[in-house]
Amino acid sequence: MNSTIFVSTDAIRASFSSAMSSMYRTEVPAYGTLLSLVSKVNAQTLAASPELRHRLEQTDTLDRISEERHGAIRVGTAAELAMLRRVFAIVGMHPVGYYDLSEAGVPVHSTAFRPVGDAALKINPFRVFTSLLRLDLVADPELRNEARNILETRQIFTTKAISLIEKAETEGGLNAEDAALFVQEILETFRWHDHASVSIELYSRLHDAHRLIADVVSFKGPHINHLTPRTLDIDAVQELMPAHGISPKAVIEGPPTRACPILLRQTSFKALEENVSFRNALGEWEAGSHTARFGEIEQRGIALTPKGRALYDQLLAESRKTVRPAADGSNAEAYIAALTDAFMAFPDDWNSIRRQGLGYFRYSVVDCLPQNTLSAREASNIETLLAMGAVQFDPIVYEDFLPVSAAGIFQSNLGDDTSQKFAASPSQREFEDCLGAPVLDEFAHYVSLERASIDACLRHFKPIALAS
Ligand code: OOG
Ligand code: NI
Repeated sequence: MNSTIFVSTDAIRASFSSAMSSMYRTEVPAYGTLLSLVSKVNAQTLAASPELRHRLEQTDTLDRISEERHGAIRVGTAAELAMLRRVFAIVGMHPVGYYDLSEAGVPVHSTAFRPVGDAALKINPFRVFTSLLRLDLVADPELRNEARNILETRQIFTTKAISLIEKAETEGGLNAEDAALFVQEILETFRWHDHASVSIELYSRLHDAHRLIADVVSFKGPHINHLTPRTLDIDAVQELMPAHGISPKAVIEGPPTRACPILLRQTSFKALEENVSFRNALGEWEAGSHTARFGEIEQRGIALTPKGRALYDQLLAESRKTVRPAADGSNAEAYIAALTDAFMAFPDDWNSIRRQGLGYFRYSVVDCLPQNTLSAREASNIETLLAMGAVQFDPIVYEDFLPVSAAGIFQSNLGDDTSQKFAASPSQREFEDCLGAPVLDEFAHYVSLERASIDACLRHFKPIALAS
């Protein structure tokens, strides 16, 4: 008999997420400042809006907000990506979505590792946006080969981490002691290294090809490059950042300010120029610098259906045709005006969004059922139950990312001079081959959450009919 008691993947994820947060707070103190600012603004927002607090409480999602964050890393090889998939599976994070950033001039494609399903998300929604470098997009064959050789010989996981991954897989979990050790060992993979693993000469050549290539190839491992807390009012945090010594990028990525937040709005502060030592031609350490790590905040809104998403993409493209946000922020006001104007065409009340099939909702039975509960038992569809006041709906939160926003974040922290172009070449199949598994389709997932909530309501009123 196997008497081992395994720690749940949710619990390991919660301690992994909190360990990453304290490591990054020590590495990048401005992240700590951002965390306290966000928690202050969130508390104020909740105090000013009892209705918002009530809905968050009712949907069991109030507690997760202060704990909520995502991070991002960039890896160099298929083997690294595939191993990360196994690491993240142990903490209950699975690849969702495919993002092609080549179109935006960044030679990577990406997925987000995140918990899937309501229960896991409520416990801890930590996500890691993970990008794989595309050396095939590097034009110079010699540089491409040099980079490939370096990446192929590095080992980004500790020996202990690897043996714990294997143990978790063969035994089906980790006990408390192993789980704690696993978190500690895996943290090493994401730690910052202030000594580069390449010479200063190679670093500059990589850097000239693209700053991101230098960031991936020149170090011992895929340092976490930002961690992002979730705010309930991104405009307020953006405005307060300068007074706290943090200067944000000029415009918030994503949709404009709205009464009903949709998808995701994000803003970041510029990457820091940090001291890094490089070997010179004599093999001695020489002082240099590298710019990679930054801070970001985000506000999450409702997940959109393919129809809603198409409308979002169309309106965003329209506003960018009118005003393209300049990297130096010089036309920020004009851009915000164009964006706000274009988004007038997107309904801004929950019921219109719902009725027009633009967003996903979670339906639930109301606490105090109205008098006509008996007739609710006759109702066979959700619209009738809604009309009777027997069920209510809440927006389903968007848990994923947006390629145009991600590109904007990449660009702002890579420096404003980034003008390299790559041919757009989405290649989800190739990415999945490297990953060793398919990525989950985000829309299919949101549909299933909505569907399950509708079925639960119908079952509540028709327990017998549905059971048969
Ligand atoms: C990832 C940028 C994408 C987001 O929030 O969209 C991202 C990176 O810079 O590695 O994190
Ligand atoms: Ni991010």
